[in-house]
Amino acid sequence: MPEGLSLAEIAAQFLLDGPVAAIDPLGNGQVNDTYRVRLEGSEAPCFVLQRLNTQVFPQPELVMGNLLLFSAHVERRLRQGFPGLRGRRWEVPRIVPARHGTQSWLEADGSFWRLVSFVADSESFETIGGLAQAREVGLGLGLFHALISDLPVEGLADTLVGFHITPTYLEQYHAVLGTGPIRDDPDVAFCQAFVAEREWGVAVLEEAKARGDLPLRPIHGDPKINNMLMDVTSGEAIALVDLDTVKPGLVHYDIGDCLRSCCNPLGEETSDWSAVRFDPQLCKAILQGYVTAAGGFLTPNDYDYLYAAIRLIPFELGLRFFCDYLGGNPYFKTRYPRHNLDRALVQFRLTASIEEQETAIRSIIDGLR
Ligand code: GN1
Ligand code: MG
Repeated sequence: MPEGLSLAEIAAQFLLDGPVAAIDPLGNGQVNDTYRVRLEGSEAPCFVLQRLNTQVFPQPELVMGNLLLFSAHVERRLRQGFPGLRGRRWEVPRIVPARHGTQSWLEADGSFWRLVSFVADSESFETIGGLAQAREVGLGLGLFHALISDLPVEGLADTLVGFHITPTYLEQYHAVLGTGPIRDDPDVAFCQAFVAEREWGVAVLEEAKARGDLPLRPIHGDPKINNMLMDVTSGEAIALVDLDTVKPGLVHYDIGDCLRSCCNPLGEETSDWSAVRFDPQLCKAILQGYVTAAGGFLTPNDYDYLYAAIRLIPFELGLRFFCDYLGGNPYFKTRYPRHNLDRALVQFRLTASIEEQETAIRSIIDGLR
């Protein structure tokens, strides 16, 4: 709970349609603070109020700029009748302006707040509910990419420099390792050895990008399962929210991130890390859904690097969690001292499970072409 103004006072800085009835924490984001806002006379939440973490996003106005460009583009395509939707529902959260005319509100202490509409009749999940839902999630990510595949990346700012650049995370890790105390902990030793054995492969996507094999495209950046909204009645994917990290990138970052989140049935917060497994059937359903919507713009090179992305992104997240743990948890919110170490173990175990099933995963990818 932020100090200073109350949440209701902060919400009142925006152009609401009526008085606030309730404000409650929403989701369990690890970077920003997020709340749902219900107005009087409404049964359901009406808005999502968010305080951007300006340690992570040092130029929040650029985040808003990307969001505005993105929303205008997608809304225009939806108005024109996007053929890929085939009559399905697809929603983009609407930005609610602040009373004084800007798109966000800056508190006296520098906190950066913004408000967007809540997508009505939607729900999200922490773990995937089966193959049909997996296919929907893949289709949702594919639709999201397809809708912005013609949005020029040159117009989008790099709001989070180094995001998903695995070699940069490895450099940061080595820097932290070099300065921190020596820890006599078998889990730390395991993670260090795990990283050391995989340093060779961290640049695979960046090198493909530098060679021009993979193009920069607009991406979501964080399409984990709980950011995909599903229609409460039909179960169809209807929106991908949490749009802070929309910026130029590789669709491979998104595909890898979606799969590392959705194909881990125990979820990324499980305490039973040794039981974590990557489910290839869920992976197949997600990728089939994805290419249904995105197949039109994918190139042969894109397919060639899918396995590399599926393996790399969970490794990268494990490295990010481990590095954060070693450095005293400056980035991800934690609930207990070893939280980021436990999260790292989950992602590393998931990476190992992917490596063990490389042949099966590659044959799933071959079946998509
Ligand atoms: C962070 O804040 P949240 O939970 O939406 C992180 C993602 C990670 C995710 C892991 C900007 O997302 O990259 O995959 O935690 N976002 C940022 O749960 O670093
Ligand atoms: Mg996020």
